[in-house]
Amino acid sequence: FIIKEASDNDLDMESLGRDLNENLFYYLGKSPLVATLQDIYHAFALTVRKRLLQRWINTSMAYVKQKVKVVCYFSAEYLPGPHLGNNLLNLGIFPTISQAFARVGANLDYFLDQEEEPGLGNGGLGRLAACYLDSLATLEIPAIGYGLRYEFGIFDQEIRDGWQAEITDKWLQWDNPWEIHHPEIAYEVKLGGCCQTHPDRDGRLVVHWHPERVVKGVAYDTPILGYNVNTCNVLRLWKAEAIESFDFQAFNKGDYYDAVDEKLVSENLTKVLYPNDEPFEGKKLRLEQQYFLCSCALQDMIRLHLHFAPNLGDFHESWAVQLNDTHPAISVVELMRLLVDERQIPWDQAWDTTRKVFSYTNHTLLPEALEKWPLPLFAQVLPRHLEIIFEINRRFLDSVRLRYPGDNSKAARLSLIDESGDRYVRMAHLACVGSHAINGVSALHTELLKSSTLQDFFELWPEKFYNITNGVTPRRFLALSNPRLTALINSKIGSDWIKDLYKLRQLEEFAEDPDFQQSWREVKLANKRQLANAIKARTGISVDPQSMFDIQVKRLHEYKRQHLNVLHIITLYLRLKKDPTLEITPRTIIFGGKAAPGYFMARLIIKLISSVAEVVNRDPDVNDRLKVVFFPNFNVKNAQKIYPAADLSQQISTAGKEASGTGNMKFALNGALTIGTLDGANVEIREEVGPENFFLFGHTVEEVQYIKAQGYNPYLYYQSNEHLREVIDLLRSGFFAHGDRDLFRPLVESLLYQDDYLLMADYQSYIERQDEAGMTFLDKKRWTRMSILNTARMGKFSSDRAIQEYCQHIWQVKPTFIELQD
Ligand code: DL6
Repeated sequence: FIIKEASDNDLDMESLGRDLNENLFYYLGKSPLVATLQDIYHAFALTVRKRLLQRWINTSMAYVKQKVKVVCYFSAEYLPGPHLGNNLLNLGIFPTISQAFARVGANLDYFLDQEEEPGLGNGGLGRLAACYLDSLATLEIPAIGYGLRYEFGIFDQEIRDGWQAEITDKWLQWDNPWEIHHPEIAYEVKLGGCCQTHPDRDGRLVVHWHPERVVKGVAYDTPILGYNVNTCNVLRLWKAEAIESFDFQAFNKGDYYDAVDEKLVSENLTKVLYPNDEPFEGKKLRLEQQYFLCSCALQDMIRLHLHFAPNLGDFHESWAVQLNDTHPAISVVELMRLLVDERQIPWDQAWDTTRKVFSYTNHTLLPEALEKWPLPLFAQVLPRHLEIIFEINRRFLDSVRLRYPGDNSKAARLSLIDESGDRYVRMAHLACVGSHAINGVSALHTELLKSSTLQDFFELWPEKFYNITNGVTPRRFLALSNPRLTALINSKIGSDWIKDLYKLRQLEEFAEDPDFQQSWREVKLANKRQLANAIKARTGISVDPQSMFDIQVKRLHEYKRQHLNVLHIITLYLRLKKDPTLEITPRTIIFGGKAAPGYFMARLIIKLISSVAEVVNRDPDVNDRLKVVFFPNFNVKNAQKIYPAADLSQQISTAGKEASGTGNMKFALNGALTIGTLDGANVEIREEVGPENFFLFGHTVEEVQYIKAQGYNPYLYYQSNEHLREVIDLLRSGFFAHGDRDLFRPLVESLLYQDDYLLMADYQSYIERQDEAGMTFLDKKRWTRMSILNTARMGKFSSDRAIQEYCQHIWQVKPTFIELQD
């Protein structure tokens, strides 16, 4: 049979237009006369998908023919953002399509806006996974992203009376034109039950797992095209289904309700994403989700492998699996089970294969985020896996005892089982033991991993540790989301930077060029106008695009210190109230981000921001120079409008708490200056852009540790700092809460008497640096120069650089060139 392959002319306007009309007519059953925006978006998305599928088939055939090694990225979360615009960009047809739409009086943006983005993640970790898929394809690396197809992704956020309200995310309500449902690619996943050991025919003992229930995982594939290449990889997401359709057995026995119930219980597994970012929530369903992802993915890899190889002997030469944090760490045990129990491969050989296949990225140092499962729960869900973990642990601890004779506390600290109180399975330890490489996500984070969280593992296996600083894709986060800046940059240095971000360095020579500076400012102003319109439409608040746009968008968390930002706002407010004629740099301070629904303090901080905004924005003494906005529902789509419009990027976490951050990179890439602490990747951003182009404040990690060791007393800062005292007193007086002194009491008390994240200790230096940023903003030439240099020096923070490091140091994979065949 003949496979229609991609050809050069599949991107011409005539063929695109013909396909669009055909899809509208034959797929959606609509004539152009009655088609809605959504219909046209849908028909157009299918038209583009067809081009992707042709490239994908080419790509997968080349991988098979050339027997390449494939990277599998295992991640419980992906935040790819809307696909259509990005695919047009990567196909190289964005400008022509945009012009073609304009010629018929239509605005492409309206159609792009129809797309519901897949919110299959919480924040940084899921967005990083999506950036990495983009870079893998762009660098022509054979790769599959494996994940879960949550029916409801991260909730949509609305702000009601200043509080966050969660609305279910119905991203699939209009159907998803990007995915291909593959009912024929399906695997059974066992859960619960018990295990028994029987001798086989040869007298060898074999384990039988008798599960309590079995769920089916069905594949849904989304093509992921690289930029300006023919490589098209796949994101394969698993949906849980009942193993037999409910009208079979029970239904025939007349047991209709039980049958339907079984279907519902099975489908529950991938119903919803857990919306908590870093604090770990030990829910049974979450463990089942993690295992379901890993089992489906590994069974899929084994099936693919055996399609082309006689056995699994060389499995590790064909596959490299990256564990995106510990959420998929159970796959270490699942691969052992599949090899040892199901394929009778001897333990040592299976273990050797397993360790060569896996590598593990840690994304957090927060103790409360480290996953550990209570043993009874684990035994209930995965009885066989617990037995395998005990065996892995027995062998591992034997080797530890040989290495550290008599040091029982060392063995207890390294053990896969925490036995200090109630017993838990430590997933980070499992990931470390089962992987050949372990990496942190910024230089500082990796050093802290080595010296604290994973110190014992670092002492045991220093050669396994790497740092791979995160990166972001310049395609989505500059070329696509900031077309004005892209056009300006291209006019000076061409567009090669889109694939080699270090090339942005060439902009340095224009940093002081008055014409270029003027154009740079015009671009920023136009982007700010666009955001101002979006703010007006979403919140009703009018903001001045000439004011400094000072932005903090990220998940709400005490360690990220959005409330320190609020203390600065109240400081400015008090200054203006005391002297209404005071000349300050006009500022619009913008927040965005979701709080985990069960995280009381984070929700209260949102209420605080809204309450302060309400007072400030309606106070005529100040509102010509100060505005505060909470932009609801921060997601990838909104982010693409926000980053290009920022003057100042707030990266103000307590030193030692933010593993890397990637928003910090997206802002600076778009020419925002950073006010930040020496935390996560801020340290490296400051090194790259130059300390003179970065507003640094706050205590260092060492100072934080020292202050805490001395017995930190936040109240002393309140007592000794008059301005801070006034701010806190105004807050506790009920001024921002219609006189209610109780509303923000939990926040005030936590600041005065506990302050785990050292806001009080960092307040003064934060205010000073904010003042300096404000003054600098008034010096337009200086600010513009700093802004240009920030963009010019962001080369290191491309996800392409990060992926190249993974390929070279961890995965040992090489690019495969994909030809476009006629
Ligand atoms: O590595 C991606 C991203 C970092 O940039 C953030 O600093 C970090 O907070 C985030 N970590 C998580 C933790 N989730 N878990 N486990 O999202 O990862």
